Amino acid sequence: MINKTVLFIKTPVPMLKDDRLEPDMGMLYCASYVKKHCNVDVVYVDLSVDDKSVLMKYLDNCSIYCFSSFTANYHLTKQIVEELRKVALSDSVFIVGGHHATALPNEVSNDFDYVITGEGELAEAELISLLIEGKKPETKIIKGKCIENLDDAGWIDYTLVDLDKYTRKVKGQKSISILTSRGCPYRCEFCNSTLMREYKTVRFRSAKDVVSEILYLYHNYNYTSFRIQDDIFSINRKRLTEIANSLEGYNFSFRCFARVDNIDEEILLDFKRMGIFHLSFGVESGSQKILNLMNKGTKVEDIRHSIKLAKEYGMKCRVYLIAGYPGETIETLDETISLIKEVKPDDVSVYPLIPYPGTPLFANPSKYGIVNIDKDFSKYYQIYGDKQSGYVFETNDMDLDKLKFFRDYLVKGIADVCPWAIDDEENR
Ligand code: B12
Ligand code: SF4
Repeated sequence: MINKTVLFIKTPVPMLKDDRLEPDMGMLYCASYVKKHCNVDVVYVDLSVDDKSVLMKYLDNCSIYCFSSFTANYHLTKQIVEELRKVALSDSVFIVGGHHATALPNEVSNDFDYVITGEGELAEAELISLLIEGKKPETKIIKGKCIENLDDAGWIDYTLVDLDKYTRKVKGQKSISILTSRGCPYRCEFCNSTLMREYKTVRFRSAKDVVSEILYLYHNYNYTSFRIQDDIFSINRKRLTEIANSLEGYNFSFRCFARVDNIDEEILLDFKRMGIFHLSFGVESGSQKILNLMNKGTKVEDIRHSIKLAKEYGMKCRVYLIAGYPGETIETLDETISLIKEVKPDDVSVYPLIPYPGTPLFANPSKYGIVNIDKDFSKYYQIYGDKQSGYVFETNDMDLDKLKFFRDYLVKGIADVCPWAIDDEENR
């Protein structure tokens, strides 16, 4: 008989500078939804902050184990599952979802009993309800259904987590992450936000639901600083203004991601009113040729304009750059270096290109001139704790040494202009 405790286990990421930043929101959304809608006990164990031995106390009462999969530490998830299978009850079921499983469901299904691709909440609740009734779904790979109205996703149930164990900071204050929309309308070829690509549109929670959650986190947990994890928070302007209207006067601090062609004075005024003071821009490159190859959809002029304007409005500007996109040369890197010297962001992260599973680059490498992709996914880190990176692909005119050289060249070229984002202890 299937036991009624469902365990959600977060795999640690020891290669990062700090893997205690925050609990895994994707898992927690699923865990909270299952707790609310299925007749089961739910436990979230985060092996970034808890010792593996914690798991032992649940083994006798649990027969459903759930994992999230990320490409770079999938090998560690697999190890934990292998160890658990040896000691878990014999009828135990192992379920996986998340980015890596969505990108490579067939491969991952060798290691798990069920794979849920895409958005997890609805499919996982259905699967668990079936399992506890003693039934079995027909297929191992289950396509996640999308929650049309995101207000129905519910909020994360933070009684599942000990928030004191986490270290994320915004403006030097202990902060918590929130998610107000899902998906992105753009299609940058390197981007691994592929998960939501299978759903038609970007979906937004209502301003009312977002504001209520922020005030709940303020009143019940004392949070005054927040990191908004949306791909592009300001894309729905009407909603942004509604949120800013409701939050003006609270003196909260927010960070969010922004797109260089989605910044203007009205947006910046709304940002300021609600307390957004820190913007992370995916600039990627200062070469129009490379931006076009990436299908980024932005212009170098947008980068100049938006960072200048954002700085005038007192925003701290963080910039993410990619080195070694197929087609990169010393000349295109020099263009990026001179742009960064001109716009002087507050800090920067420089990643080599990594063709993550799920991206067009991984699916169709020859289209991009990629002749070799290293499938050892444990190297798929854009940045390790020591600021080094993984180098995992080659083109006809760029081998691994040259890719590394390109990344180092860019890092050196901008070193005297702005510091590393990873060193900002106030905004982690
Ligand atoms: C916050 C964040 C982080 C945080 C915290 C990550 C965490 N969750 O613990 C930190 C800073 C630690 C981090 C680190 C890294 N990250 Co990160 N991160 C994000 C970000 C911005 C938001 C994640 C999030 O909360 N999303 C919101 C939730 C609701 O969505 P979700 O996680 O996808 O969950 C849904 C489904 O996936 C599914 N699901 C998820 N888990 C499960 C489990 C089960 C059982 C089921 C059924 C379903 C399910 O259901 C969920 C709800 O619908 C995403 C970008 C993005 N748009 O998602 C990148 C992203 C996840 N990160 C990415 C990368 C590359 C990294 C790093 C490798 C970067 C580096 N340093 O080199 C590291 C290492 C990650 C690792 N585990 O190995 C990639 C993922 C690549 C991949 N295929 O694994 C993303 C997509 C960014 C991108 N566009 O490339 N990251
Ligand atoms: S890089 Fe940013 S803008 Fe491009 S597809 Fe990904 S989330 Fe969207």
